Amino acid sequence: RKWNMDGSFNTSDADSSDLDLSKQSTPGPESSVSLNVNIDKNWGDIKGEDFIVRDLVNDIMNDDSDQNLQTSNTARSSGILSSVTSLFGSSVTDSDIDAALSTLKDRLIKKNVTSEVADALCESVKSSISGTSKKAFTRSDTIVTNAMEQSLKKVLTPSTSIDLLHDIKSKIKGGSTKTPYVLSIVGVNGVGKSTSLSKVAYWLLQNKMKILIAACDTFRSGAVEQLRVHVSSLKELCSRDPTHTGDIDIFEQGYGKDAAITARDAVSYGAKNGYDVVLIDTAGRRHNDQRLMSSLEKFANLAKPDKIIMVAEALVGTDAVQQAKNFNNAFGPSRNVDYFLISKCDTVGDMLGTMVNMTYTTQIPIIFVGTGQMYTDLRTLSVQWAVSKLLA
Ligand SMILES: Nc1nc2c(ncn2[C@@H]2O[C@H](COP(=O)(O)OP(=O)(O)OP(=O)(O)O)[C@@H](O)[C@H]2O)c(=O)[nH]1
Ligand SMILES: [Mg+2]
Repeated sequence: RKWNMDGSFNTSDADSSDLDLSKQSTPGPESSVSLNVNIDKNWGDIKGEDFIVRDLVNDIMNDDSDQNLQTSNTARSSGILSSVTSLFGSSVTDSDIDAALSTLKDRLIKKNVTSEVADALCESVKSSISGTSKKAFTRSDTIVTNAMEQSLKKVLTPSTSIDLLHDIKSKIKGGSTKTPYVLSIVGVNGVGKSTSLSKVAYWLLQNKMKILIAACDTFRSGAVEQLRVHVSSLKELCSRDPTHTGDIDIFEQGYGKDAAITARDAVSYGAKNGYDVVLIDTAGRRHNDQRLMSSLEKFANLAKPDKIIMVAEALVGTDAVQQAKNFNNAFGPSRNVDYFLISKCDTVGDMLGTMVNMTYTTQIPIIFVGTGQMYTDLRTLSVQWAVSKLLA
């Protein structure tokens, strides 16, 4: 990516050939991998036969606001929306609602929810409670806040299953001919695709799966070597605890090849050699670069991924929404991005607003969040927790 002097991201639709660094000299693999081979043993729990990643919690998130859930709950019960004072009305009036909503809207915007999305949420809250009768002793602001809580929950709660482990297990257990579960990771340059892919691999290794990493970033110099280092680090981690982990290998065909073909070959190699999951790394591409984006449709047709995960940085603000839309469209009419993985949540404060914008606009659920540079820096998002933070 190119950054302007003012720190903004250059989204001009220039020729992407300047980003093709594969002809330049290849950097040493060590320089492209900064993941720490240390692990955090508290990153997940064993439930039955499954290893489940823990939810994101306050101490991982680099939160600038000094409010926490405690204050949010106290604030709500003591009614910090003091502009609304009516206590005993028989029904909630429009002016009560407007006053409470305007405070909530400001709060959401402070958390990086865009004003369009905040407006839409307020509208839905308004229509859901307008004219409803109010129980005695219930404050209007409480009614409005509760309704907003429900709306946010609805936005953040996936409408489809995000039980990836269950999905993988049902595919690899079912059927007489074993075909691997195929996951591919896409996203713009440098968002953390290869790192996140390695974290997902480490999680699947805890679930004793046999993983094939397909090096399908055949474009950026050093990308294949970077994955090799990840795979050997992950192998090393597994060798420390061989009875409780799976196995991992890399499939690579070097640079310059059509990534869709390498991906297809990796999947058939995975099928022939008894792999449970093929994890496909792809080249970073600018979401407004037509040439690079259009190759994704062929990629999806040849690799036939069971799920496509788009990695987006928590940092990018409103650009993340456009990235999500463009990636979602790039796979053609019959295929979409299935999940978001929001990376670098440890580096920013209020990233939850970005998550609301993305899920509201695309209806694509968040499967994981990345919280650092270790393989164990992967978490799931608790909707209840996220909503409390957003309204704090
Ligand atoms: N702090 C932090 N850094 C991260 C996280 N995820 C990735 N990174 C770092 O982000 C940088 C880029 O990560 P990569 O995985 O190489 O990103 P990529 O999307 O594969 O990059 P390209 O293949 O060049 O498009 C690396 O220095 C990673 O260590 C995260 O959750 N938190
Ligand atoms: Mg990469």
